[in-house]
Amino acid sequence: MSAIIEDVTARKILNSRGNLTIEVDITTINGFGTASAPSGASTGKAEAVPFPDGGVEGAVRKVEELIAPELIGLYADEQKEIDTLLRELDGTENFQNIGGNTAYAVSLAAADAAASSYDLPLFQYLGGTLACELPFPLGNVVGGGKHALGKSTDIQEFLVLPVGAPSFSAAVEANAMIHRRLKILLKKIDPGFTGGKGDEGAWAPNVSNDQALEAVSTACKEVSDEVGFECRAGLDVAASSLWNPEKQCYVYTRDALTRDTGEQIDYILDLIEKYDLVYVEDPLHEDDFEGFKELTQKSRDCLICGDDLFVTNVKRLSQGIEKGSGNAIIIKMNQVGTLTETWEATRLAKENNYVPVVSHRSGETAAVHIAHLAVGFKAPIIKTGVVGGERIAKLNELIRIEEILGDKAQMATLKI
Ligand code: 2PG
Ligand code: MG
Repeated sequence: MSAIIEDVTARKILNSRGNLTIEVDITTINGFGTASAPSGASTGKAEAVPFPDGGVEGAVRKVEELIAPELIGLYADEQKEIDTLLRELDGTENFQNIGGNTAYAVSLAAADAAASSYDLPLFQYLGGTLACELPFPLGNVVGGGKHALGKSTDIQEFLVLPVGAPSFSAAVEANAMIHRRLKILLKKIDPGFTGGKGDEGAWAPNVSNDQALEAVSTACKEVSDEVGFECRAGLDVAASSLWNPEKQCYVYTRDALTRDTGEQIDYILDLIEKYDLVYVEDPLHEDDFEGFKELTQKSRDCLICGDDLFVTNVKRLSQGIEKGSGNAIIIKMNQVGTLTETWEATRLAKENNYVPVVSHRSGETAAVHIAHLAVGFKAPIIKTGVVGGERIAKLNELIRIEEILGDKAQMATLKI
């Protein structure tokens, strides 16, 4: 079998928001791989720059003219070599020249092609034969912020995590039940609710942050009783989107109030306590390592997760580990660009008892690679929505992986 790269091509395709993105195909002597890049709406400022000058067309040109000639003849399974080459061809820390999304598509298409060359599913190629654990699906059920318009919630995402699920299939069914139940509950609070959804398929009603959380918590309890295992609520506050640096406070437009850092920490602690939250992402803005530290120390039985804070970046995560800021990290490969660096951030997190949460972006394609990354990297949680074709594609792939694993499949261990 040979994983020698014979051809590399790139094209423009559409993502779930109808925006253009890049897709890359890599053909080896014995296989074929493809990958397309997602994109964020609430992006961290330390993320890789998504596209080079010239946008998606510029990215396609970079692949055709600069990257493809260098890749042809290399082995697709030499991941580190390929990723180092991408770094060298770019020459900047944030992939300004070739674009983080270009790096993403090439780096992941190489892994996909290597897996295909060895006739292995991607998760087994990445994680080996002992990669048998399914992640718990963290699903976005109600939301607003930068993922919706109008009078939706300030808090970006109200999430559910079926912590007691005996299998992945049972877990996704519970999340879908909670999503459906919420349609009814939200209609009671907001009679004008028409079933509108945000970018990730979460309901976007005209309700306050607390009303939304009340409804999600009720839906979790009702569905937990019905399915016979526990489902708990969580949040992605995406607090960088609320932070006003001049006034040094978080602005809650929908609730018509502001909170300084101390008040924000108290507010989040109250929510954790009152609603038994299992997970809070970006409760504070992206440079507030101190605030994250305080919240992590004061909260109990809850994951405090950094997304914009860490941006899948080893340097930023190391800073957090040193201080004790957070106890979980969002893993979004396009924040950093290459598969090698994504794995390095995941490994560092695990070594330091930070829970890695492999995540989608708000703008997605129907590609399923992150399902494989979650299993291959042995991440105990995957955050990838509840409904919508591009979200369901990942969930259904995990159902198939559970089936492939058969008797060996088991749910990951959740340390909260
Ligand atoms: C987030 C993500 C995904 P975006 O903030 O966690 O839910 O949103 O891709 O817009 O950054
Ligand atoms: Mg986030």
